[in-house]
Amino acid sequence: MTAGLGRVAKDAPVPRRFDPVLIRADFPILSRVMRGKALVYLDNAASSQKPRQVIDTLRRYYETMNANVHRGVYALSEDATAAYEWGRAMTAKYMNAPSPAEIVLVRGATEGINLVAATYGRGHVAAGDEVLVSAMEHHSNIVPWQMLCEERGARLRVIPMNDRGELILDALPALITSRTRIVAVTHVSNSLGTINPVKEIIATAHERGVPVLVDGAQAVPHGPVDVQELDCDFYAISSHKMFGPTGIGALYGKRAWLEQIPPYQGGGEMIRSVTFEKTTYAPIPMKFEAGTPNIAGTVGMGAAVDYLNHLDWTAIAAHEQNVLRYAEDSLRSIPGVRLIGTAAQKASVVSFVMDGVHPHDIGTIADQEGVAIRTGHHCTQPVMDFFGVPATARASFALYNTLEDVDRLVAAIARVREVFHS
Ligand code: 7TS
Repeated sequence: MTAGLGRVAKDAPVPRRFDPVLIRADFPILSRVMRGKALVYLDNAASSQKPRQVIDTLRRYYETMNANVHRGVYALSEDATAAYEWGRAMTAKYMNAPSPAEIVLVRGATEGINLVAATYGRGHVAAGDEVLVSAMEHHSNIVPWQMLCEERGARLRVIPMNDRGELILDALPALITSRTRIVAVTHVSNSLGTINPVKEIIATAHERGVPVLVDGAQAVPHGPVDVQELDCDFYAISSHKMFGPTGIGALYGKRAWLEQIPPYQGGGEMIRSVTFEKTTYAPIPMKFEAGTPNIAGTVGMGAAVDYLNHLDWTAIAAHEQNVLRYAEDSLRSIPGVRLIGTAAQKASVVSFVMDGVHPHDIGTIADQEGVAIRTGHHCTQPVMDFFGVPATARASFALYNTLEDVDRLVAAIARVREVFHS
């Protein structure tokens, strides 16, 4: 840890030279042997692995700083509070939020979206109003809005996509009506890999006075984001997908929104004063953080973004695109394999189906070869319906995956063919 818990370095750090072999050495789990073979982990869109820097920080936190935050007058609690607020500040920096006060610590992207639906949504969405999502949302950016719409008698509308899995932006202006109260769209699709032009979507919505929530769960593992440049109103992320611990994430919200919308949950930490007659609330972000928070998780998330802040993202982007294209080309060349999601702009996800083989069987055989991939609907059932498949097999890559990992995947898929087509 170069910045050190409790202090955020002001200047951008000098990046480490990117070398996937050295990066892999940071992730102890990648040296595991599974089913008698070196593990190839290709389920990063579900959850990423953790570098030693994060694991060591969690250990250091528990060994030297553990106490409740924002309460104690004693030094240990001050240390814990400083470490916790360091985690928030590091996360703010990774997203280029104007201030840490605009980062609400939540369980993950799911809770961040639910928070906005429950607070902004209840305050602004009435009968006859509309909420606009896209055709490629994860269930966590559909269901909270659907629940809100059902409660309010509002209508959920959908930005359509084409056969490559790209949003049809020509349809957008007509879909944003005088009744649209919010647009909620994913930055990167978890089942198709599509990178959406969220900046353009945000600009179009703002021209019509409509705020935008971006689900950034699949974007932030592939590099820092700039919420100010995007000009989004809300941006939700999960730490566990970006090399940090599970059970923690962040919701960025523009200060004006966070100050305006009501609290999410009631309890300790989120109040200024309580009487039986009336409670007044703490300033942001504490207003949204009832109860003892996930202190260690926040510190671990800070360590993850500190780790990421030291990497050379230009080199990583080139490497990740190289791995993605190699995987797509290799899988495409296997007879009977069809890729689902062929957008021009893609992040590290390859979804595919195979003639005559259920995706679960692909996953099971790949596992026997030591290759961990995901199979199923990936919590995007409307995407599966659109492409007319019940499920896909999905390989999702992170910065530590290599061309050799792709070769192992392709060999495993060749094995699937042998089993089913011999
Ligand atoms: N949004 C997107 C785009 C996601 O991919 C996911 C999880 C979530 C939200 C929810 O994140 P959580 O951390 O709150 O659970 N995606 C996946 C996946 O692709 N496979 O397992 C979980």
